[in-house]
Amino acid sequence: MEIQQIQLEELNAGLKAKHERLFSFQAEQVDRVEDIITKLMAFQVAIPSWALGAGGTRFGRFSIGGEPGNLEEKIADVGLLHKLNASSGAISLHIPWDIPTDAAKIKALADHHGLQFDAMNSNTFQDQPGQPLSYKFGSLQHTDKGVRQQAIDHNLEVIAHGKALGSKSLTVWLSDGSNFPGQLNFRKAFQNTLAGLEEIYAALPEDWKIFVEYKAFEPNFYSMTVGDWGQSLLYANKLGPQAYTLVDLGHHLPNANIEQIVSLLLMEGKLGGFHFNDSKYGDDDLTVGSIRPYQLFLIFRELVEGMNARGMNHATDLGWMIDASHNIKDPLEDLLQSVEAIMIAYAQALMVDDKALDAARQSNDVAHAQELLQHAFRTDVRSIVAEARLRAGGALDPLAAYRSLQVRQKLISERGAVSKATGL
Ligand code: RM4
Ligand code: MN
Ligand code: MN
Repeated sequence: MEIQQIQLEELNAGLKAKHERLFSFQAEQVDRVEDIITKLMAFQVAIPSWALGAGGTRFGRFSIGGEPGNLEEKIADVGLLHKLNASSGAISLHIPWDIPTDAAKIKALADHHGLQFDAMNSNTFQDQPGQPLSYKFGSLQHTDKGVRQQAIDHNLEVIAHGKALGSKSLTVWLSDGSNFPGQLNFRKAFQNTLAGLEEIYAALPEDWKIFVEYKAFEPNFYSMTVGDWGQSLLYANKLGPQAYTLVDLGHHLPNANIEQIVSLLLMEGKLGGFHFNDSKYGDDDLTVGSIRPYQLFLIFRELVEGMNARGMNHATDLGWMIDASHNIKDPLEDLLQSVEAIMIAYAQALMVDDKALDAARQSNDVAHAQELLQHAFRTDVRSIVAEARLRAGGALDPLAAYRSLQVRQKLISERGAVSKATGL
């Protein structure tokens, strides 16, 4: 199914009077509101192709119904999101879950929906049917050269798929590590991994970036070979200028100060991309902003400040992606909520009075510095985000529109109740 502009216009018309009242009130409390709206309209968050169906845990999986059964249907789903929120204009593909067999056709379909291809993701954490060698004991870190070569070759294939689609980056997340003390020589595991990444790096087109994603634990529980931002940065620095660290919000040990990590990576020019999600315990992959919205705001604050300090373009100079899993909610509803949370945090971060904050810091006025941040976080900017969406042709209330247009029911009648998407 596709949503028609006229349908959104009709729904927006019913909400317009209330929106205008709220917007004129909120816009008055915020300086530079037009500048914020322009930035919000330019900001696009890529949707992960692997998160459009029902997720699961090792205990079970509950079907959602109407899940996309192939890449074309996944693109159509992201098209629906983008139509509703005008902020999901990109998709990030995972190979081999989403091999574009006819790249030209896939590209044309994405164009039709106004979508671009963000980072390509390789998968050397699962064995695929017919795969000659197993990743049970790792991929790029493996003691067997043959396994390492297989993982390198896979990444080269992913780059080739990405080239055909117009993607400009490769994200490498490795599950490599060890489960028990003694299992691994840490130094050798690092060196093997680095040597593999060097071969992949050498195959990158000139205008591409490689993102080295880290994760503290899971599926390995004693050590991870790219376990934290320090290790990722070590690889990225050794690889060269096209290599960057990717921060996935759920990949830290509890209570890590992620905003400080972001600030320092930006300072070093080594922050490349972002996977948004939220979590209470580990890699929970929950809706962005659902558990720790203040943390999300503080991260955005550092992103905005750090990117401004380097003269970076907020919309295009980093890879903005969601990485989530939807075990009990409709994935499309959840993704609409996630994108909304991102836009709210971004808008609030743009509101912060930099000069006043600098002055408060300079004079060690701790309470005022804290107030300046909390003031932005506690300002209701939802109607400003909605105004940006409206001007870009989206729905004033994307989730309500999704429900009143009965999107899921229509997808179920088109695709059936038991379809299953590839992915997490
Ligand atoms: C990992 C990591 C990667 C994602 C896989 C599916 O935990 O977050 O980014 O590609 O999950
Ligand atoms: Mn991730
Ligand atoms: Mn993850």
